[in-house]
Amino acid sequence: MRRFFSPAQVRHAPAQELHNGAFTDYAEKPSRAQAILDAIGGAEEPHDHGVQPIEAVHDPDYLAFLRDAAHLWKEAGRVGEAIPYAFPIVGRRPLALSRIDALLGRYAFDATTPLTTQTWAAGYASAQSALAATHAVMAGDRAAFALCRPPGHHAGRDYCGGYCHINVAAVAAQAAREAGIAKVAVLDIDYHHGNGTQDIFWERGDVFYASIHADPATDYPFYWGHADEVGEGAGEGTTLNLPLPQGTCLDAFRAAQGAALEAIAHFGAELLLVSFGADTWEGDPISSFRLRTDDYPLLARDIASAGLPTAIVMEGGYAIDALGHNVAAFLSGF
Ligand code: OKP
Ligand code: ZN
Repeated sequence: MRRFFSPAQVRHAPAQELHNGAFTDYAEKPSRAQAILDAIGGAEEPHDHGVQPIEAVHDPDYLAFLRDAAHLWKEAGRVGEAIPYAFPIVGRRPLALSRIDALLGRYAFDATTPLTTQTWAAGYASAQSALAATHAVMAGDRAAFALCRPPGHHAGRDYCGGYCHINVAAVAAQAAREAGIAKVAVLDIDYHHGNGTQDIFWERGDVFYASIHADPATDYPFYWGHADEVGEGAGEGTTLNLPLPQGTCLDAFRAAQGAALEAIAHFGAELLLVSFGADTWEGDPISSFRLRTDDYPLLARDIASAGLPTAIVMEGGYAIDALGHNVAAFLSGF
């Protein structure tokens, strides 16, 4: 299987994040990428498809914000990292905001996502890896892997959050649509709900979004991912949320994934994107499912049985010592 990664993806390296009321090391570390590369035997540099596929998913003012935020923060005299902390709650009228503090809250939905001067470059490169894997499967490969880091599934059309800035799976799905694939499905099996991907395709009947994740009643991102969220308008019925309780083991996870694959087949998808998170592993430091390393090949084989051209994009997974093994185990199932 071809694997894609650009060294520019490690350039986003915040020092800290706000976690459980205290500042801790940023969990989405650049060393995650090296751990995966070591376990999968390296990766190719992706071809550069330019900014257009990113602009096809994200708003131009948001992309300008991603490029400028850390610079504006420094210009405002701040020494620490640009961390959003004041948010315009639902119902605020549109305002022409200029102060960086205000922009951070406007374009982020949480305070766990610091922005650096290198965030844009890393996110751009991560999207290029997702595009390269998608083009490989459109050219006839059965499956391909994009070592995306930073991850993407929490990022919406005009917002960042949850360590995500550019929604790499959405960029890939949209590129597949524009290349003529009529129906695309995203299967999100990260521990967390992919609220950004859901929002981007909420009213779209041509892209199916299915997610298996920890119940938002107990887990981040809290405000999305309930079973009754099914899409709207042309997209009604093309969003499928399968929340599971903390402590979920293989059998329940596999059954949910089977239901998601059945729905994707019924939808008639011609290409599959898998948002894969290894944070479903039993030892993940910020998550509470109980999948084991040996479960991943099995889950991957079930996905492969769907028989669709499949591009796998990396999302979460924070137990760095086990991360490479878990990713390699998953890929071995293909
Ligand atoms: C990103 B991905 C817990 C804060 C939660 C954000 C988690 C983002 C996960 N104290 N931090 O879906 O793996
Ligand atoms: Zn996650």
